Amino acid sequence: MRYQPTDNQIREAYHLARERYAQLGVDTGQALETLSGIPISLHCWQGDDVAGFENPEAELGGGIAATGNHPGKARNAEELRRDLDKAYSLIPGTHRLNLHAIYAETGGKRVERDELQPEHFANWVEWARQGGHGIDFNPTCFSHPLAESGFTLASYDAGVRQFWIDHCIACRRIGQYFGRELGTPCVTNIWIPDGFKDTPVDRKTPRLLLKESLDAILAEPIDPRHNLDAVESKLFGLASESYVAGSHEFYLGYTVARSASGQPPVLLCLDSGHFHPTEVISDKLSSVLLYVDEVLLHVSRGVRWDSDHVVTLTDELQAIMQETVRGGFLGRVHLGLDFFDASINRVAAWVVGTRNALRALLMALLEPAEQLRELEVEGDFTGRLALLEELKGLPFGAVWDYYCMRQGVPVGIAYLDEIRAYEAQELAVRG
Ligand code: RNT
Ligand code: ZN
Repeated sequence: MRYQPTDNQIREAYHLARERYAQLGVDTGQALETLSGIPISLHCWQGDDVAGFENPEAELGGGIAATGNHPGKARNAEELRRDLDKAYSLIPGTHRLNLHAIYAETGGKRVERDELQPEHFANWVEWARQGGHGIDFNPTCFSHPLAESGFTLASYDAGVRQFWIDHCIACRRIGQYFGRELGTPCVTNIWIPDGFKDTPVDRKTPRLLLKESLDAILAEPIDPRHNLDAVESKLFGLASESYVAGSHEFYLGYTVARSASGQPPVLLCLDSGHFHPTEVISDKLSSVLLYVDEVLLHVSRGVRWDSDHVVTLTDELQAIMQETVRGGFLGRVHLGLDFFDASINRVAAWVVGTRNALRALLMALLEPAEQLRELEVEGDFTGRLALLEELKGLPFGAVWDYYCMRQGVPVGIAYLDEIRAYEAQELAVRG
């Protein structure tokens, strides 16, 4: 049998930890209070390898890939919601759901993506209301015959462009519906795969077309209390190694220009797997947030050519959360996850990745921020280094365990027992 601490042990360890942090001027109770109010948007697509319900036989396109064949993938909306419920029950706090347009429920009827309506997402809204989840949304500009050329909003074909413009417009209205129904703004994030495998001769025109398409999509004003728009950049994908129209500079420029022109702001989405391997998004936040109002994060983990490994407690994950907290950006940074691993239990992937994001957030909230800053401003870099390293050994785990206990979710790796039981009862019987 696995060792599990008793409630009393968890409490005692927490009380000692609380004292230890208090000596540094850190209030653990305050940190936990703040943490409990921060939602993470869980991406539905980890549950079924980005398949969706439109045509589950369709190949995953857009230069992204889910590899592995662990049994138990969700085959329909009921199964996906059940799996999500399981994951949420093992994660402390109340969190959001990030949906993609291909998760529409059309009752067996073929509905083209440019004709999707709020009613096709009514079951999701009902379910979200019951669980207290806000919903975020994404147009699906891939895995579709009209995306096979590798181009959508930046296509040279005006008909193709219009189809995807109309799809994105439909998605904003669905986002508005989510926001209005659930009383919390939906972030509708546009990501397109458009790019070239080999060196293009014209890098300019697709970007010009993309800008025009975005302007057309965003022309209709929508109340920001219901829907917020975001755009997501990428450096390269499979089969778009040489050029991607929607690059970081492109969208940074686009979002800054929008804000500067007095038009409704558009959020910049930074995906941690979408940059050069040694380039990090943590260092971008303080620059970007000088010029754009809000940011959406796709917290992910790049490994060599793949941008979507399960989030682990890396230095960069900690740096992302530190920058968000230290900069006072919690109100302007929307935290979402984006990874898909089909080689392990998919519910576990959600739980491990989300718990790690929260753990990193908690570590950031437990920093003696003022003291660290003072050392830096005074030029005491020796003291800064020593204190930063000291913090890594503080009893953060005791605070986390206590938080999980108080939130009524399994403490420590006990969540794995529940996932194993769920796998045996539910996932193993799926075809
Ligand atoms: C792809 C982007 C995008 C997708 C999802 C499925 O590289 O990161 O966010 O992962 O839309
Ligand atoms: Zn992403």
